[in-house]
Amino acid sequence: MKGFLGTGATFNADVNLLVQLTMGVALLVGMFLARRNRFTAHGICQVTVMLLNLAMIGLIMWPSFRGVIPQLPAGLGDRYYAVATAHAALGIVAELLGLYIVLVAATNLLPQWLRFQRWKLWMRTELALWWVVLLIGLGTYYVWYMGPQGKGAGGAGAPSAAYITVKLTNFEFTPKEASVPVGATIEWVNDAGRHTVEADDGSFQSGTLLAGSRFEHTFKTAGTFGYHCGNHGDPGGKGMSGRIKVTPR
Ligand SMILES: [Cu+2]
Repeated sequence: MKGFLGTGATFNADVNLLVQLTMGVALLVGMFLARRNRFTAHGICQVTVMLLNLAMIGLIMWPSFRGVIPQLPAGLGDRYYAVATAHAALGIVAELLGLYIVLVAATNLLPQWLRFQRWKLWMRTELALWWVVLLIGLGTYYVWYMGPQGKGAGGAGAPSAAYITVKLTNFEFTPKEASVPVGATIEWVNDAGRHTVEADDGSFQSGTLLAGSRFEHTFKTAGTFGYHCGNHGDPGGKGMSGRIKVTPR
């Protein structure tokens, strides 16, 4: 389902963005409550944010990050995967530390040796960390949905359609790079010459294409797939070659 912020993001991503910003502000409000010695209201506020965020992780963030995991660690050189991975890793730390603080502050469940004394230091650390994660989350939203590689961009690399046509001529693929969501089909149409379309990793192979013939392949997993013409190119982007970036939904 399409988002409502007009950025090209999904509905879920837009909901998550607004909820995350609201929660970030709520934590700051909670901090001021503590400063005014309103500790019960402070506790309710911060605990609510912590639990609501668990729900957002389970319902929205984890399902969309799952598609990134098969790309690791190789994909870390790519901004698209790197920013999401940094957000996920630090986010897990922030959420766990938050839950730990809640356990210590609001319950007697933990034994004495697991409890900390320096309240303010821990809570300030957590608040700062949370905001760092939130900012990296905003960066992830930007890269995924608004930046030059993002789904919302209108350039040749934007996966705006679930069906993209790549033309073969002498001796190149146009566009050379395309970005599509998982499940999209790429159609290669040979305008001139004798060519092939071969995945660098061997996952698809067209056989010889004469002028006027076509070949298609549906990408079912996320990742970056290099391909080349068997007659005029080689794996690794040499000669007549191209690249399809398949992004998680
Ligand atoms: Cu060729």
